Formats: sequence, C-alpha cells, structure tokens
Amino acid sequence: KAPEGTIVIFVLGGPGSGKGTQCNKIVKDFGFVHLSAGDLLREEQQNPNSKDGDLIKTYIKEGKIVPTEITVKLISKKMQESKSNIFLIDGFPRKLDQAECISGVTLVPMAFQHYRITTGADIWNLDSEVVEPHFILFLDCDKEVMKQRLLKRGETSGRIDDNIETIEKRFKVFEEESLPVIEYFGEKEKVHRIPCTESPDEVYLKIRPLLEGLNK
Ligand code: UP5
Ligand code: MG
Repeated sequence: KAPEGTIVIFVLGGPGSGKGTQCNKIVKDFGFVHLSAGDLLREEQQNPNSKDGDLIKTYIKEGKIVPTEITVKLISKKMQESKSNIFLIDGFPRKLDQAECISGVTLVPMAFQHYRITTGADIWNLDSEVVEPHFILFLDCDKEVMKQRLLKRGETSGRIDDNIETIEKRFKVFEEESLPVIEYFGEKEKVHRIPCTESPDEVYLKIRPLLEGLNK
C-alpha cells in the first residue's frame, strides 16, 4: 500500500552499482514511480524533435554530467505528468550544486499534486510547502565489481557508455563529483548506505525494510 503524502527518494550509487535493478524491485512491491535521470536523457537523446539530442549524446559518451537544466526539465515534466506522489529518482542529483539546489528547496508541490523542480533562487518567491527528499539510498559497490557488471552488460546493452574507456571516465566523475553529494546528504543524516556486491535479491533484502518503514 502506498504511504500517505509525497515521498521522494533519491537512489544514488556508482555506475553499475544496481540503481535501476533495485528501483525495479521497489516499484514492484511499493508502486513508486521510477524516474531514472539517465534513462530520461537517453530517451531525449533519441527524440528527433529535441534540440538537446546531440549535446546529450556527447556528454554521455564522455561520461560527463549533462547541464542541470536539461535533466531537471525532464524529471520535472515526468513528475508533473504523473498521477502518483511517490517518486524514486535514480541517478540524480549527481553533483554538489545539483544537490544543493534540489535538497529541501527544489521539490515544490503545486496545487493538485503537481510538482516543479527549480534550480534557481526564484523558488523563494513561491508560496508553497517545501518537500525534502525523504532519504537517500546509497548503493555502495566495489569498483571492480561495477566494472565487470558494466562490461558484461556492454556486450548486449547498446549503451554508448558501456565500454572500458567511458566506464573509466564515469568512475572518475562519480568519485570526484557525485561522491560529495552523498557526503552532503550524509551530514543531513539522510543516507542509508547499502553494500551491494551480493546478488540483486540479497541487496534488496536490505532495502525493503526501509521502504516498509515508511508506512509506519
Ligand atoms: N546488476 C545489478 N545489480 C547486480 C547485482 N547485485 N549482482 C550482479 N549483477 C547486478 O545494473 C548494471 C548491471 O549490473 C546490469 O547488467 C544488472 O543486471 C547488473 P543497473 O541496475 O543498470 O545499475 P545502475 O546503477 O543503474 O547502472 P547505470 O549504468 O545505469 O549507472 P550510471 O549511473 O552510470 O548511468 P545513468 O544511466 O544513471 O547515467 C548515464 C550517463 O547519463 C551519465 O554518465 C551522465 O553522462 C548522464 N547523466 C547526467 O548527465 N545527469 C544525470 O542526472 C544522470 C545521468
Ligand atoms: Mg541505471
């Protein structure tokens, strides 16, 4: 049963840590709407009408973080279109300025359960209640394990970033830019660190009680 009220959970972790895999399990059991920033960017990249397609492709190929306003627009559109009010946001925020702008000040419930994510100071002018991310699931995985998973997936995924050169770049960006986001939320005592080198089911056994706890 879905918990009452708006709940936003960020699912963060290195490339190949299992964010998508675990989110799918959570969706099945708890009915969250799963918004993977990477999936939304890939979808936009393939949309022939998008003006950002080429730029997104270049960034993903290089393992770099796409400019915030593009990603935020995609996430926020999906939230607005959704009839749900419980969201798993997978792979975002990915760098400190994204975290600072989104945490506590940027997820704004509008009338009739519509949502908007803003990235600027204009938020302070909005006469609305602010929603904090409920908590952060940090999938903490050994780098070598992640590398093997991604190389294996690369045999069939068709993802332009599942090759050894880009994988190394993604690791570097994760360590330099995304780990500070986890520290940032850690200081706010919002992070649940989930070791995730075991099988998907075993990892999920550690996650599920946290979601069940939301109903209490
Ligand atoms: N697998 C999963 N769990 C396993 C387990 N416990 N045991 C054994 N195998 C396991 O899993 C990866 C692979 O491992 C799969 O084959 C799975 O079966 C297996 P997955 O669940 O897909 O892991 P995930 O963490 O989701 O890996 P992903 O590759 O999606 O993570 P990234 O963070 O690298 O990718 P994302 O799609 O989020 O981003 C891609 C790029 O988009 C970024 O590099 C960046 O360029 C761009 N981007 C932005 O610019 N901004 C954003 O906000 C988001 C993305
Ligand atoms: Mg993913």
